[in-house]
Amino acid sequence: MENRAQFGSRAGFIFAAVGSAIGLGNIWRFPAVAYDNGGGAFFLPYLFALLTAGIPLLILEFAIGHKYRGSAPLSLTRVRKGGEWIGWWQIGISFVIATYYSVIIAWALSYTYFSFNLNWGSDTTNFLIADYLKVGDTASMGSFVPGVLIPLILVWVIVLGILFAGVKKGIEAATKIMIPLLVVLFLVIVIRALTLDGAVEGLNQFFKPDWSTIANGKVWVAAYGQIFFSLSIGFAIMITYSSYLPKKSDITNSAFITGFANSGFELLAGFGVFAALGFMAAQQGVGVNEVVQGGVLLAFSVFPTIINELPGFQQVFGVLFFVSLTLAGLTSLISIVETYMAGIQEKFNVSRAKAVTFGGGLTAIVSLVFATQNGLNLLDVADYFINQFGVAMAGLFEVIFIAWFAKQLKPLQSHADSVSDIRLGAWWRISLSVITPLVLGYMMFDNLRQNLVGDYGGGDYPREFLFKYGWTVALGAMFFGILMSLKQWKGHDLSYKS
Ligand code: MET
Repeated sequence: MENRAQFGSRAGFIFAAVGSAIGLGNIWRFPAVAYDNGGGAFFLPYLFALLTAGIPLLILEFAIGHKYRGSAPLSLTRVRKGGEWIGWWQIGISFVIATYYSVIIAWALSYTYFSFNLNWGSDTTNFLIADYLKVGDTASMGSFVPGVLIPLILVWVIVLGILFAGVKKGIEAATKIMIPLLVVLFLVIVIRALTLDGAVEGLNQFFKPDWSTIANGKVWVAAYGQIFFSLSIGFAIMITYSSYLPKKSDITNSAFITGFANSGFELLAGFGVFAALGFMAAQQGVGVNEVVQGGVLLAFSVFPTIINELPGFQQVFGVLFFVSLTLAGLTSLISIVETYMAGIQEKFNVSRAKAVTFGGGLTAIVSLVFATQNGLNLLDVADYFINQFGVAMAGLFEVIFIAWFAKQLKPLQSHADSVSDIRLGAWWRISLSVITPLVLGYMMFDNLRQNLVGDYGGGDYPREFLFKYGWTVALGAMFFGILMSLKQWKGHDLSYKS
């Protein structure tokens, strides 16, 4: 029997899994994605994706990790020969995401510091783009931006330090503190936001359903994309974490807790963000639709503006908001880097310390490219392509491999049922073997077609730039998966023993 690291308890595992799921995606992605895709009407595709793909896949990944007790590539090899490359592909995707995700956390750290003096002034967009990020054109990298570089190094020291300490003393101990703290801080922000003038109008705008969008395929792509990214499924994380579960731990119930905690937090963020936007719109005497932003600008330009306009305690709320972003981001970054800490240890038969030094060190070094003047553009393109042609696509391949090639849904269902309170029914198998492959398969096909017909960014980025940092990066992760699977495992038993 292999001596595998373990979480100290099931609660420790749930904290870690929830910590992975709740991340930047919940706070800055969800509210804008929901608003852009039909507001209240978006909840229909969102719930459909959650119940037929999100939670079923989470249960599947928990069952795989728990049963086969290995990193994603090792577990998938044990499921059936030929599955390994999908595991490494997912790890490749995780590596890419880690390189830029860490940089956004670094920005959040800087902005925590800026909050003390409201350094961003009144023109917050200009401050972000010109003063802080010093954005250049796409033609050259420009030079390093020290204001990003320094917090980025700090992020890596924290994350690699936690990973170095191991599963129980590092990951579990850290998330058990960080997640409750995050929830408390975030609740304070949301309650404040809900009591601001104009909050109700913001919420009205958020929930107002626009049913005309519901038949549009793009809305469904957005719902599935959000669920996959937000629940951390399809990129090796949940398989890795569940491989550290004690043998007799409930799987299905844990997946429901994780899924609902994540969506609950997402909804909370939606309330908070739109209440705050309603306040900002009222202050400026404009419609809420004129102030809605997503992603980078929402967190680092709109929020600073809202903070400026608060009737009191501006600095306090600034710190609360950016510390929340930092905490949410850190617990997710830890989980994504752990995927290859596990893979490296097993494939090359090396210690955790070596895996953290080399694998973690390499990620930290590559992440430095996003600390250059071109960082924002690179980040935008890499994030778009790795999400569109990475995360959900690798999830699709995983489901097809398990359900259709390895025909392992029934055995995995028995495994989950043998340790869980909740029994899985036919809905679980039908969701994974029929509904998800059909919907996701069609989406991928249509999405690929649309991206080949029209360029991402509608001409904002030169074609060569998209090719180099978008397509190559996304396909590179897949190529990396195939390449890694050609190499022999050093001293690991590839067969499954119950
Ligand atoms: N689930 C995370 C989020 O919502 C992303 C994956 S882990 C980096 O931000």
